[in-house]
Amino acid sequence: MSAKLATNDLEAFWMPFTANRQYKRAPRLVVSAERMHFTTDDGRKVLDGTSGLWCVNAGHCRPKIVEAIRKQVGELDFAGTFQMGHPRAFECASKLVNVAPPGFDHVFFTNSGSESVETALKIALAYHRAKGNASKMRLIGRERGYHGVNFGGTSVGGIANNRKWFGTLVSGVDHLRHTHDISRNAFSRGEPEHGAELADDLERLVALHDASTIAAVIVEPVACSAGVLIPPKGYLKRLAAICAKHDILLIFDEVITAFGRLGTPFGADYFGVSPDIITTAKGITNGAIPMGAVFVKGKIHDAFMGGPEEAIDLFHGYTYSGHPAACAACIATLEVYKEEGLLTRAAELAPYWQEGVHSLKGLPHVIDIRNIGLIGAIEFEPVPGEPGKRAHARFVEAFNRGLLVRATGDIIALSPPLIIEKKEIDKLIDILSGVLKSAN
Ligand code: PXG
Repeated sequence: MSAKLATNDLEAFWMPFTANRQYKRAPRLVVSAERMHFTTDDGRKVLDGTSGLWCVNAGHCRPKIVEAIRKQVGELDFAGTFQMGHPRAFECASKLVNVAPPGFDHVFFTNSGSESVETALKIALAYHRAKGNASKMRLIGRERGYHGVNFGGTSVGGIANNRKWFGTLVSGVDHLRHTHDISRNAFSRGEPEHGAELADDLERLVALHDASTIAAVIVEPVACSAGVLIPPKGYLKRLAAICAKHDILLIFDEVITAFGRLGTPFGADYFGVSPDIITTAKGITNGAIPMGAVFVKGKIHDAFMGGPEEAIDLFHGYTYSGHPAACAACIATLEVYKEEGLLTRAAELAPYWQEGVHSLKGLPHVIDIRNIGLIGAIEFEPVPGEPGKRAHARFVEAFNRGLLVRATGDIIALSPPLIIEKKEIDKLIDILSGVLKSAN
């Protein structure tokens, strides 16, 4: 039957994280993009307030990246990296290590954030086993955390809707309390004042399970998908200290915060915390080609190198780990980031951005506004009994008025490309303010 569908029929594509029936009644379609804007199928320009899905950090269709991909697929379309290699993968890994925080000297390639998370969790378990601590098997996530959609990431994730449909998930997982507290921290600028003590929740889990059973803690430095939950001042440092005390690996899931989003190359740089493993994806290729990478410190990598030289050291990998086109895209992306100073540009723009975002205070139903780097979030009081409705209505209206934002729960998240100019920030805030004033 499906062969009879017209190519412009919307039915066949079961869209991810989408209200498919509602969307297909009133679709939003984009057909091209350049720098800060999408163009819709009816020819309207839409300002990209979300860098696609937090990935297009240098703006859309950057010629250098597009050309690098074109050239690479014409020259070497595919070569595996199991007991084989191609030069781009090694070049790419070396260049990535050069922008990573100190000590992260090895990279494992994946194809998405979800795969980076699975990879990191498996490396953490295998690391302890390799060190002779095989009882360290538990994984700790955090309420409201998002770590992609595979089984490990769903298990350590803390968003009920993403979990409840899928059975009992991976066993031996527990969760820290989340850090979002509007009662104490509403309308914070940057890191909120209150809540560093929430890191001590890890001591509660250590008391419950014993450190000898805990392999790793995974957190997003800023929990973006659940609505931009910014860590309280001192929280991440305290969490890192507790992890170190109990020989628990700390994994920073930087799928969003890596590659300049906060105004530093990585979130670990921003917060002055050095985790053991960092997961990345998205901005690694500016969104142009799927790719992810897990960064590990020497002590982790070296723990796998003790066996016979001819033995495989890590029984893990993907067909497309280090795909030539992805590596070429990543190398070109890093060049664009460097040439244009994009890994630190958010720091320059952050004060202007902060003023713009907080100027929306006082508009109808706004109960909190928060920001960090080039990220902003506006939280609305939910319509009683209809969670998410308010933010979704504003997202649709903003798109109709020429601005793409992201709605999650009753929160609108903003994360424009790092090339945004001040006048475009003004425009973004202007459109959004019109939407917020008119919506009920
Ligand atoms: N970890 C984190 C911290 C993420 O933000 C993933 C893992 C999974 O990455 P992949 O590439 O497998 O999707 C993510 C992805 C949103 C939104 O609007 C966020 C993500 C994906 C799609 C939408 O907040 N984050």
